[in-house]
This record gives sequence, structure tokens and C-alpha cells, in this order.
Amino acid sequence: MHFLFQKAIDLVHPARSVTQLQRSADEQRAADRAAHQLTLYHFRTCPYCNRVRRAAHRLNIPIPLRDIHAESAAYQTLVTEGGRQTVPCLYIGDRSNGKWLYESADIIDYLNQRFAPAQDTP
Ligand SMILES: N[C@@H](CCC(=O)N[C@@H](CS)C(=O)NCC(=O)O)C(=O)O
Repeated sequence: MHFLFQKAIDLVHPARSVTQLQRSADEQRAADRAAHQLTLYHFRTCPYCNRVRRAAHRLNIPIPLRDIHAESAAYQTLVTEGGRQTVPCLYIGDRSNGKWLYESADIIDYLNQRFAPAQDTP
């Protein structure tokens, strides 16, 4: 049963049926750098996380992921520093100074505002 559920999740994997935003090489380098200032706390079978991963894939931004089911340290960090155990949660900033953004819709809005060209925001 778990296997079938996993298969269903894989069918909506970000890499499927999404046209990625294309940028010039310089713009992509800048987007890659900016994306590395972010961390998405998630787990694989969470549908809200999947929505955010798809948005990131569409925007062509390689946000580092931390899976709270696979990595107990990630779960601990999320709870102790973010304040809630809910995923998805986007950490914005560097190690010492950052902001924890919960709610998939708010995360997607943030990513669109920051990374989508103005005319491309869905
Ligand atoms: N409204 C939230 C729902 C997120 C949500 O329900 N996430 C589940 C996983 S699919 C979760 O983390 N549940 C544990 C909890 O909230 O403590 C969103 O859109 O991000």
C-alpha cells in the first residue's frame, strides 16, 4: 500500500510535465546563488511540499532540501528554531540570521515574487 502511495507521489514529481523557466547563463548563476541562501524543510510524500517543490522546479531554482523524515537533525532544527513541526517550511537566510516561512501558498508567493519575471507569475 505504501509502495502504491509512493508511486502516486512520484507521478507528480516536480521533474514531470513542468516547463522550466529559462534564463541567460549569468541570470541562472545569480538565481542559483540566491537559491542556495534558502532551505526547504519537507518530506517526500507531503502533498503541500510537493506543490512547493514543483514551483521551485518550474522556476528553475535549486533550493537545498532537508527531509525531516529522513534526517532527525532536520526535524529538530525545524521544531526548535522554526517553532513548528509543520512542513513545508522555507528557511530564508544564512546560518545566523534568517526567517522561517510556513504555509505552502505563502512560500510559493515568495518564490514567484523573488524569482519569476514579472510577466511570468502564474
Ligand atoms: N496549510 C499548510 C498545511 C501543511 C500540512 O498540513 N503539512 C503536514 C504534512 S502534509 C504537516 O506537516 N503536518 C504535521 C503538523 O502540522 O504538525 C500548508 O499549505 O503548508
